[in-house]
Amino acid sequence: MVTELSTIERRHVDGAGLSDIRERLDRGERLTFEDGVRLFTTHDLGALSALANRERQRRWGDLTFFNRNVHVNATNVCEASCIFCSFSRLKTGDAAAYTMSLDEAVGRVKALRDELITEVHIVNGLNPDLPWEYYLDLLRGIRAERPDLHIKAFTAVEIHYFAEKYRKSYEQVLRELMAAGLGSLPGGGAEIFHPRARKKLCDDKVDAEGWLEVHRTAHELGMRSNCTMLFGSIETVEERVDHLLRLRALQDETGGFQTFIPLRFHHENNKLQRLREPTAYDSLRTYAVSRLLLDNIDHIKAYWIMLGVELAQLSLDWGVDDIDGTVREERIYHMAGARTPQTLGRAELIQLIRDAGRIPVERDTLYRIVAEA
Ligand code: V47
Repeated sequence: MVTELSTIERRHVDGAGLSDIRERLDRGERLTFEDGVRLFTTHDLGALSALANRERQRRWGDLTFFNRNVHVNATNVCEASCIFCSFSRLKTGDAAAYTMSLDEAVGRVKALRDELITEVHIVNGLNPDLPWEYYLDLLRGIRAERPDLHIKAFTAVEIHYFAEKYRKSYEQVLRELMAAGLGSLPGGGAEIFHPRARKKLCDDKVDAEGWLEVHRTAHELGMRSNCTMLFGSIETVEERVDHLLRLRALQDETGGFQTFIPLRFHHENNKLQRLREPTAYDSLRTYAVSRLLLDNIDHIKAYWIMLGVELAQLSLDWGVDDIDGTVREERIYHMAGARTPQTLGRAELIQLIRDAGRIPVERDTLYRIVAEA
């Protein structure tokens, strides 16, 4: 396994004016806010790939993770009015608003009775019309149907909403959900933490401190979780770096994050339609900088549904070691203009990873190895 830069790569990095950052990485030193800004503004993608790939190789060599999962979005009715969202509808009864009955939502999992999946991923809108029992029964129903599945469900935004709406503490909400079958939290809803951008993007949902406090509480209760950043809409480079460093600081405290997932802004059917979407160039740069700044988070995930299959494959050279899973049915990104398929089979994920010269490893949600393919 190669974990040192070649002479050519070193010259490349130094030619990009990044020799001091390379030397600090060589010594195992932590990068600073200013380093993050410089990395986000370099135009030398090759230098970023050399540095980020070295960090990836040090951790995982060529191993590249994926899982077999299914997504369920039980309702898109949502009180929040995030301007980048194409999935939500404000009220029950609005055009294209939907709420699945419990039978219907559990039925999505039931239908896969004979499939070798290991995870169900559930994210919903903030629906004012549902009782607390709906969420508990949803978890219980899935657990009764498939006790072998790991249930990764409800973003920190949803947990905060449950706490306010049903008058419980974060701890109470999480304990009750865990007793009903919750296994871990997905990383959504983080968007951009900085108050300037957050106010524009999603003024009426939980703030950065609340999002981080939900994850802190989950980690203290022994749960693992993921974290994300919505990049390429109206945020500045400084706000991206600020976001990454806030995640790094919480990870120093708790160690509970497993994976960081940069989420590329999609502009169809939402209020930010006038904005250009981030380029492939910016996406690769964001993966690389994330790998370099988040020195205490094990995995960087390229969610292929959101990024596109080809770019997800390329990202494996820019610090990424995970491409998410089979997914099966996706709404959030397809309603925002994603052109990716709804699902990729296990064999296709394996081929995609092999074609990039890497070694596919099927994992479960907690990164235990299911099979080396
Ligand atoms: O919270 C919504 C983002 C997230 C748009 O934890 C958008 O393993 C870009 O968090 N353009 C949901 N982004 C997806 C998510 C996720 C996905 C896969 C794996 C995991 C995990 C988490 O998608 C939302 C929001 O941040 N989002 N709309 C949009 N137009």
